[in-house]
Amino acid sequence: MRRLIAISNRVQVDHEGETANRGGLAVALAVALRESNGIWFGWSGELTEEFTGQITFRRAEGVATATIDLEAQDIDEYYNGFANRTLWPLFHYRLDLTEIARDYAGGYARVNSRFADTVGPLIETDDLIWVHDYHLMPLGRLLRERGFDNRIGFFLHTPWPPPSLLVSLPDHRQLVESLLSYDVIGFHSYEWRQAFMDYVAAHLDARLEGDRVIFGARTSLLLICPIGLDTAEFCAAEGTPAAVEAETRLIDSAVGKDIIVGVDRLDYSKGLQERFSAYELLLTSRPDLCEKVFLLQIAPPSRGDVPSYQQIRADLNSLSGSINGEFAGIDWVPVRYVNKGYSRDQLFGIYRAARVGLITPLRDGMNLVAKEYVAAQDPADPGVLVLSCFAGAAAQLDSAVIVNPHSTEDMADGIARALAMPLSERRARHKAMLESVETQDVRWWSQRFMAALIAPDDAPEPGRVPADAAQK
Ligand code: GDG
Repeated sequence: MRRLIAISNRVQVDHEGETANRGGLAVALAVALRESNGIWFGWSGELTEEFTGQITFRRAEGVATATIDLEAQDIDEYYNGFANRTLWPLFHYRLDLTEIARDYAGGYARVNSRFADTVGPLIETDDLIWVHDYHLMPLGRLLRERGFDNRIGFFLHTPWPPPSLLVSLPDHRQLVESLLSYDVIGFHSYEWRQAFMDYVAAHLDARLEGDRVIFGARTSLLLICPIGLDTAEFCAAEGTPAAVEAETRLIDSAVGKDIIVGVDRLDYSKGLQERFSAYELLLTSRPDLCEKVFLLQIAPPSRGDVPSYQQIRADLNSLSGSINGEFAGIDWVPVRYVNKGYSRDQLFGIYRAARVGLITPLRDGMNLVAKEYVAAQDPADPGVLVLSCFAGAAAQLDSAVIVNPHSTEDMADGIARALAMPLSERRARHKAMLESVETQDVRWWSQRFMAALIAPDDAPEPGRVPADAAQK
């Protein structure tokens, strides 16, 4: 089996007490690496006075990691700057929050070169290289410039924005052209891939042939490859003391009320303000539901150095406070808003206790929480997933109650419908979604991507991607 070198911005593996904030990528990559005996390369999350390129090798939970430390200026310009203030908002359709600065672009180029220079000596001729996410788009081109002829793939975990938004980025053409150094470019959904193709057709001197882009001497395969859960591992939480305790405590504290749950990094793309407003509208328009339900919103803080994230935190504090101030009684608090993380076992119990999973991002590449909610339900008496039509997950989980996260009325109706849904309908919807979560899991995802990377000519044509994965 050929060795995999996975490269992502951050390398995050489980160390006792550090798991609460692990992102979806960390969960997914660990599985792919363990199975291929690969190396995971990236930033340690640590700062160094002066960049040395020194690599720290470790092994945790069967995953070999190789990490480098970055300088404060790198973090400011590359991570907090170009990645989180420029690309993240732009790729989530938030031009209003997109900050353009030459320093950020310079830091992005510098750190990508530092990645290429330091990972280079680890790469052997036969290695497969898999680069992840928007932080590292130019890395493939930089490796090619350094003479690496390996098969190199790239996977985008976020949406790809429409061309009309992307052109707001200075040097957009150069950025997209650099992606065409990869042999395979993976997207979660048909929609994100189509937006990429639209850009190529409108702005590049490249040829589109089916699902390939031919640019100079290179051909890149554009692969739809929706990420899945490590479903078996996640479901192994069932019956564990932590899961049972979390479920029991939550149900006991609910004293017969229906629980609506949301779990999201504190991020404006997740539509939390809009969700709270929809819940407020539900309580206003359906007074009969007051004291019969509550919303548990778990939102561990993220990217706290970026002002727009400080703003959303302040907004949500005020919104949850005002809903509770308006509606709460001596023995009922309508919103339990929690800014901390829980272990994965506890999350399983929390999802399972909830009658409704409310996942309403404004834009989301995929959204693994939606899949986790489905996986954690009791098939005999499942809860109902209320899901944004703008999450990549909606293409696969189309038996959810699909709502428009920009319409508080639509979301409020969706929650009410979910709360009233009869058992037979809940079971039928859950069964269809569970099948997708179980069959298109993280192994399916990584095997599909790796197979395309090894032999792109055997990659399934779009029509042969399972219909639920390909169409939105
Ligand atoms: C990006 C894309 C795409 C959350 N709170 C806790 C906790 N989490 C875990 C969830 C889930 C993960 O974090 C979040 O994954 P998402 O997919 O929902 O979102 P992003 O972090 O934005 O991830 C996204 C993903 O990459 C993968 O491609 O789906 O669209 O934006 O697994 O459970 N985990 C623990 N405690 C928490 O309190 N342990």
